[in-house]
Amino acid sequence: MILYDLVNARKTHFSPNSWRVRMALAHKGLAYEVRDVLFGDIPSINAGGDKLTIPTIAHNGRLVTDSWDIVRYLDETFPQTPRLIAPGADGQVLKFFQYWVQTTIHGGIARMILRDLYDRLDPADQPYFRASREKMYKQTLEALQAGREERVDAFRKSLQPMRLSLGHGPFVCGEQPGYADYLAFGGFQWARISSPFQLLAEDDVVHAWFERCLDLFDGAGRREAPAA
Ligand SMILES: N[C@@H](CCC(=O)N[C@@H](CS)C(=O)NCC(=O)O)C(=O)O
Repeated sequence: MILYDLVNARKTHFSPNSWRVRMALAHKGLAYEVRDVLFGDIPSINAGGDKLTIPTIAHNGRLVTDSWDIVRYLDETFPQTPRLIAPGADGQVLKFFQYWVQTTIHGGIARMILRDLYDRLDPADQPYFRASREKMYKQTLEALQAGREERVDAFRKSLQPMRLSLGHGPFVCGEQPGYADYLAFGGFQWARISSPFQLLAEDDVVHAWFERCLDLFDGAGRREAPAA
């Protein structure tokens, strides 16, 4: 199994959507190799075909892209490993949580870190990243990140559903971590690797949860160096 993953100039892996899949692979105890790519290399993963996104895995001669589809593929292909996405309504509720992560966590974090992330990219990726993200957010990276010290409290408040959930156990999924934890973890790991900005207060239960997630699987997340 090969995981195609994005790297920055220091060769650290920062993609939030890849971190979900890395944690899912570790949860299942599946071995894989990582192929480092820059944004500019992505079209070559599926040369001549549709442009894929990161994460993409290659397995048994097949490319699987999109984190949700990858985890479903892993559940189906390795039924002897712990399932992460339940079939039916439970899986749909997890998908709803993924949408919440995408809008509230990723959306909020992007407005705190994208200029810092840009500074740490390989110079070959910087023009593409700036142009594509400024088009997406309809403002410069500098304007997007400006005033974050005044905005971070509102972001922290927006995490209240996680705080309520963590009142029931050490993980969003309860006593043991599950895919909801990995979905949320990906966003905070993206920030940790891409920016020195302190997103979470030290006394926040979400901060304690993130530290617990960094320790999972022999510290797989913690081994990736944080932004300097
Ligand atoms: N829904 C996709 C989103 C994947 C995605 O947007 N990945 C980003 C990197 S985190 C990407 O490949 N971007 C390519 C680009 O901007 O050209 C998933 O969850 O896998």
